[in-house]
Amino acid sequence: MSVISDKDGLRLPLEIPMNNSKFSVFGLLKPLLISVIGLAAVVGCKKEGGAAGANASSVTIGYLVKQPDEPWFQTEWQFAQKAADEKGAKLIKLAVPDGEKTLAAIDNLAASGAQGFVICTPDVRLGPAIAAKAAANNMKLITVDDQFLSDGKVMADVHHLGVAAREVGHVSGQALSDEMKKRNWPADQVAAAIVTFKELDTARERTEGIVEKLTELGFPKTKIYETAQKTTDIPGSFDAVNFLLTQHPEVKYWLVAGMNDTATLGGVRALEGRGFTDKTAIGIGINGTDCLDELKKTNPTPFFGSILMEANVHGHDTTVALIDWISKGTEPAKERFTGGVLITRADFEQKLKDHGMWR
Ligand code: FCA
Repeated sequence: MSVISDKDGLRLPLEIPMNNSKFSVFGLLKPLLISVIGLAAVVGCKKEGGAAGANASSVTIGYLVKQPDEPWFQTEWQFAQKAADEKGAKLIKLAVPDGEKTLAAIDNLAASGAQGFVICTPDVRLGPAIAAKAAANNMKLITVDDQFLSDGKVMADVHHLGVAAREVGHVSGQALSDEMKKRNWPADQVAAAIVTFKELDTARERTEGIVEKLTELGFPKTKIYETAQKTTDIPGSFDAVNFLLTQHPEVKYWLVAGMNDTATLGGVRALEGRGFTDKTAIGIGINGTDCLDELKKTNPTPFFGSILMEANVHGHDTTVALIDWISKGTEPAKERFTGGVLITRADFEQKLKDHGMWR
């Protein structure tokens, strides 16, 4: 398994293990390292016994995402396109907001002659249906970000590139605690609103990680209030936090976090609606791609920062891996997980530039 996770010891910030040496994705800025990182996707891979497919130039693949409105997925698409262009392959980008559209999209891809696809599914429970449809159409498949479930269990036979969710949650919890301690708020007047979406494993593990780290750093568990978002968008997290604020008028200072930037942004909007400001609330997102307008605002809001993850690597490396699998018969690593680093108003522009993700 090529993994950046607790099993190997936490290797954040953003590194890719490769033959005992570590490559920082800062190198994505450099053309030379782009190819090195492309290679990293296939390190530890084995050649399949059977005949390999055609040249990369005759390869067509799909890249299907559940929420194309999220800049996270737009960034993945952007770097997937770059990778496909470098390889001379054809990339078809499709939005799949629900199960029906997902299954129809796979049929359409097959009809277009696509030999495989990368997918972030709108519902992980669709895993068996999607995998069956891919197999029926003789298409190769790599999941990105959200891992398929079958009867509640991860489909470990499907190749996956995702995030080391619990570790990323720890980075968020650490940032919340560090920033809170700087402020010297009266401890008995502070609480944490954690926006949860437990239906999705990567979301559940991230918020569990936040809570774990906060409590490890001395934040009282009794003051950590979880609140579930019904939908993974700003209205969903706004409603979840608004409900909590109604229940806890006694709290004078809030920490707010969730599984991604959108979860935290909705919470921040709800806090602002109740008169909280950057002086009385601290919000930390995850993704680092969907909060840039917020961080660019002239006047600071309670949205303090985010954990920047590797949307660029996810888009680029899944695409390279899939094209190579189809054209050369090189099977990618079964599982790979990436990490994240804190960005704030003070340094987000530089850090995104360093990671080749500034637009
Ligand atoms: C999930 C979330 C996205 C992003 C991705 C890595 O799919 O919905 O916002 O965090 O994981």
